[in-house]
Amino acid sequence: MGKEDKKFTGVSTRDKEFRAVSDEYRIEHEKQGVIESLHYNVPNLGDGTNVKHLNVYLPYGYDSSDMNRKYNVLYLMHGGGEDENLIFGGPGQNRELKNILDHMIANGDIEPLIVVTPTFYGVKNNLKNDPARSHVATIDHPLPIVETEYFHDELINDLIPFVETKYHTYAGTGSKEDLKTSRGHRAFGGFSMGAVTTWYTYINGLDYFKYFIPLSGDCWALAQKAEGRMAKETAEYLGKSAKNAGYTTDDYYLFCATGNLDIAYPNMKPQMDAMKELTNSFIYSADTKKGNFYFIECEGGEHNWYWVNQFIYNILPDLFQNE
Ligand code: FER
Repeated sequence: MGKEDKKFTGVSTRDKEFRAVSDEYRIEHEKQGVIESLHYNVPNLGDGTNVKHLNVYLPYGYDSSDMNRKYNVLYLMHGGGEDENLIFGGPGQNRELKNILDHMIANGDIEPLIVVTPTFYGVKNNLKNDPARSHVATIDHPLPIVETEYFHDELINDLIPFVETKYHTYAGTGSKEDLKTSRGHRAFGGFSMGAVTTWYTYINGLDYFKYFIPLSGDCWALAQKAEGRMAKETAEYLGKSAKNAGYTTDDYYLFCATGNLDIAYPNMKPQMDAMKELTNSFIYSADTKKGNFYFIECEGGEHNWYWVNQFIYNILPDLFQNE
């Protein structure tokens, strides 16, 4: 196929349908993946190092001696006040999302993948002296605003090369060049402040990720806690971020979700509506062959992981499809 043969023809604007996770998927499967707990070092502002912890889900059948097999990687970020253990606990634990993943893989709903759960806390940043932030309307707030905004730097420079050269992934040597080449095998998603992190990762990390999953949180790049006031400007900023980085609509995917009872809904909904209007950057469709963006508006959904795990369940089969 030539470059003129656009994938996105005959666009279908249908919504992504929400399907509830069955009770069976919430209990332990006999074919279980494993959780590994790792740490890595990152520089801190005091010229020292911070030790950062994370958990890694390796799917059932992962074999460290099998050099021929490679796995896609999903990074999942927790919300404000949570940590790297929130999603998977640690080795030997079978929390809800792990059971769901084990079932989905065993039943062939998705290909086996690696899931990494880091934390944005402890990130290196220097908010006051960063000229790159002069356009942002800042507020004084106890939320981990700075952490979410700066995490992409540590993610790209430290975390991805560390994790993806340790396991069998598409990252090759872990060099910037190899990470760019393998961007189609990498996704980033998160809940609440983790969604805020996801939008920043999209803005700053499109070269390294093709799939983004912001769950129950809007983009704070132009104004923190914007509450929908800057929806149109934010949509345009997000569109320009991709264009300026040289990407067209079939080079990136945004799979978004929240519930209509979620506290983030009034913030996220206007941004989603504004993005839908911006059809030269965001083509709305539940069909990943026809569009690069959808928004699950889940009836009854609230701001917690009971709903988030179900959003992830619904979105997982759409990842890494166009490789
Ligand atoms: C939102 C994004 C993040 C939002 C809330 C958050 C209310 C985070 C809240 C918290 O961690 O307390 O759009 O809407």
